[in-house]
Amino acid sequence: MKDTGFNDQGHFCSGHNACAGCAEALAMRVVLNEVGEDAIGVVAPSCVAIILGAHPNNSAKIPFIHGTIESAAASAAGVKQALIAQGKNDTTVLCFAGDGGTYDIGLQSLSSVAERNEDILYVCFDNEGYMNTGGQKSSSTPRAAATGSTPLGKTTRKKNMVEILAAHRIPYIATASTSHMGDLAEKVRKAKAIRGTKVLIIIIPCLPGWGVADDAATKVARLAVETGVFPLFEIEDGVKYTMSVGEKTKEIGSYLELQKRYRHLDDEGREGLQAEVNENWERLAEIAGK
Ligand SMILES: Cc1ncc(C[n+]2csc(CCOP(=O)(O)OP(=O)(O)O)c2C)c(N)n1
Ligand code: SF4
Ligand SMILES: [Mg+2]
Repeated sequence: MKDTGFNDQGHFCSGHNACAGCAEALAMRVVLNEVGEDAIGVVAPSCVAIILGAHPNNSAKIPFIHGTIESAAASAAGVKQALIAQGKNDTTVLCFAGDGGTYDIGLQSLSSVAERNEDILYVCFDNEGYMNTGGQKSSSTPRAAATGSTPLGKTTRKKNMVEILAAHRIPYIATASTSHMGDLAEKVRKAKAIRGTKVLIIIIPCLPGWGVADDAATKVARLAVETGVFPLFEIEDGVKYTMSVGEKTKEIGSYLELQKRYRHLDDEGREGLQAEVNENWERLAEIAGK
């Protein structure tokens, strides 16, 4: 995997509203800079909407429409259709949403957009919970993680959103992390060049939501990749899987110990999570033909 950095054109401004040290602001910076000036966004209620801010203080250089969580993807598809009607076929339409907006509340609208293969780039900032409303669990929250609504740890596994999307046979799906910035930038460039529905899911360690130190978001994001908790890969046309990082090199303990949401776990709990990660990894590696 090439780590080529990204093309910073100043499309994400300073003075934004993210918590200091938030990886989401960095992810937004990479995505907005790679997408460029000829773009319009729709954003669902989420941390990303807070970080973008309200007019006239918005932190993006391109216009964003603040939609509802349920309909953000459909709104983005509507914007694209309006642009096509005006002959502006090349303008990129973005949809930004959190995991609650993607895995839960906006799933039906994203599914319809994917089924129609609408030409939008949908970016899910996956911080594994409803974070701007106080840190409740979403269906993206992993097993055992403590949240505001699962204080003893979630009892079910993280929903496999990537496979749900793959079943729609859309042209491009990828997972990404700010710890692998060149890879993220490359995936945005690739998605931008494809016509149809493209979805990027970016792992975002949330400082207050995960109980991560202010200076540790990128370290935790890197460990999510290196332990295989959040594998980086691409899926083309719903069937062609390519691993972006082909090996997992660390045990899960190094990842868990940097987060307060797992501090209640005993050895048995940690071993259970390691077994789940191993099983998911082997299954993915087999599909990807590694
Ligand atoms: C239908 C609906 N239900 C609830 C809300 C309140 N709400 C606003 S943002 C949000 C959390 C969304 O979580 P997520 O999409 O994961 O974004 P995050 O805040 O974690 O970035 C909720 C529940 C809403 N706006 N609309
Ligand atoms: S609550 Fe979490 S995801 Fe939201 S801005 Fe703060 S650190 Fe970032
Ligand atoms: Mg979230």
